[in-house]
This record gives sequence, structure tokens and C-alpha cells, in this order.
Amino acid sequence: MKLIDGKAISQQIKDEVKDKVAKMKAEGKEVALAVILVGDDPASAVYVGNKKKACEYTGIRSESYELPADTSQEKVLALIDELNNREDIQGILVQLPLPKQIDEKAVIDAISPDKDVDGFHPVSVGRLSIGEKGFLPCTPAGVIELIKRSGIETEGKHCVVIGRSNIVGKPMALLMLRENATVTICHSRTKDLKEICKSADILIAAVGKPKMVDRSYVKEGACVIDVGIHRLEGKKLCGDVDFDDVKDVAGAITPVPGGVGPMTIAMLMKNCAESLEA
Ligand code: BQF
Repeated sequence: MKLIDGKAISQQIKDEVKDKVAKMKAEGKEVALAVILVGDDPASAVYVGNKKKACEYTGIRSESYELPADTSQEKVLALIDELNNREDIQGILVQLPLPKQIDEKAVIDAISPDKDVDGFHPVSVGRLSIGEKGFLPCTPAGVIELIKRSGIETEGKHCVVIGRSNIVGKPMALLMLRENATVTICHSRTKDLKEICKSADILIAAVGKPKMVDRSYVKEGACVIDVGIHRLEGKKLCGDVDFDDVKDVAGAITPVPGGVGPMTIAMLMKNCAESLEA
């Protein structure tokens, strides 16, 4: 079994971004990311912290907007409008989930597609679906980088994605298709889930259920990518895959933590650096 080291690969990517940002700076071009966090969800605070730290490392200026949990939707939309119009801001990130009085769709739609470094805007989604250049959602893009940089073949391979969310499952399937894999998307209503997963050369779990995927879902030698992230009692992190059970049957596997998570952050940095080229 090959352990796919997301921490090391994400470090590589951040170093590439750092280089690029420095070169741009030498030409007088600066990159800045605006980060909007509404409320005090502890996990969100950790994620935003990770993003700000990565900005610091790569030389991307970050501007942080930390708003109280009861902030109105109008207020958030007004802030986005202001940031859309600022020439010294290249990327706008709104940390999800948002408090319930705020409509996530309205917020995402308000971000200029040119600054949509999360890749969630319908224009970005549309571009991805027809193979046009645009911002890719960071988590699925990170999975592609993990697979490619680990030397795992995708062409003609059967890739099974468990999960059909707009943020992970759906774009993940499109990106694997772009890598010439044969793609199956499974979800909560899929019949014979286990059998389908067992036929995968590459199995990508984005279900949202701790340790759901055990060895009975995995073909001998398959590559298993775990997108899940769950906090067990006592703060320990685990994924959608039962790592200890699967590790001996998989050909390659990502750990949690240190697998897909750090890649999400690295790809955000990559998107920010690329936003400067537009
Ligand atoms: C690691 C996220 C669910 C919902 C909203 C490194 C992160 C996580 C884990 C991180 C995530 C998950 C992020 C590790 C950002 C990934 O070492 O394993 C980094 O910061 N993530 C997010 O912004 O929103 C989420 C998961």
C-alpha cells in the first residue's frame, strides 16, 4: 500500500505558488484574497485560520472580514459588492456554511466570477461542465492533483465517486471525466453500492459518514481517496473511510488528517495566484 501524502504534495504546490507570487510581485503585481467569515462556528474558524496561514506562507495578502452570527444577508451582499469593485482584491472567499438567515446561493451568486476562487459560482460551474477555463472548486481540484502527482493512472480507469454534492461529488466526477476515467456517481439512493464501489479502480469517498467505507467496498489494489472529515470525541479527526480496515487491501490511500484537507487549502492558493493572470 502506498500512502498518499497530502501534506507533502500540498507543500509542493504552496511552494510553486510562493514562487509565482514572488515573480509577480517583482513585476509590480500583488495578489490579495478577501476572506469573509460569518459567525463563530469553531470548525469554520479553524479552516479560515488555515487559509490565512497559507496566504502568509505564499505571499498572498489576506484581508479578513469576521462578522457576527446575526449579520444580515444585505450586509454580506453589500460587502461582496464592495470587494467585487476593488481592484486591489483578486479573490473573494465566503466561508461556508453560513448562518441560517443568509441564503448561501444568493451570496455565491453575488461574487464576481472573476474573483470566485472557491469555484462555486454558477458561471464557474458552467465553465467546468463544458471544459472552458475557469476557477475549479478547491477540494476536487486537490484530489486530481493528489492522484496525478502520485503517478496514479486515470485514463480508462473506473472511478466511483460516492456523494453528489455541488461542492465535491458533482465537480469531482466532471474532473475525473476530463482525466479520461469512466465515472460512476453513487449516492444515498444507489442500489448495490458496495458492488459498484468494489468495481472501482479509483474510489473517491465524499459521503459524510464517518468510517463508512470499509474493506468490503474496496477492490484489491484500488486507489482510495477520502474526502470526508469528521471530529470524533476527543477531537481526533477521521474520514469517510475506515483507514485501518482498508489500508491492507488498497493499492494507494489518503489518510485523514493529512490527505485531501491540506490539498483544499493549497488549491485555494493556486486559484488566487492564477486570478492575477486574468
Ligand atoms: C488536514 C471543509 C467541510 C465543510 C466545510 C487540512 C483542512 C482540513 C483538514 C481545511 C474544509 C476541509 C475546509 C486538513 C478547509 C478542508 O490536515 O487533514 C486542512 O482547512 N479544510 C473548509 O474551508 O470548509 C469545509 C470541510
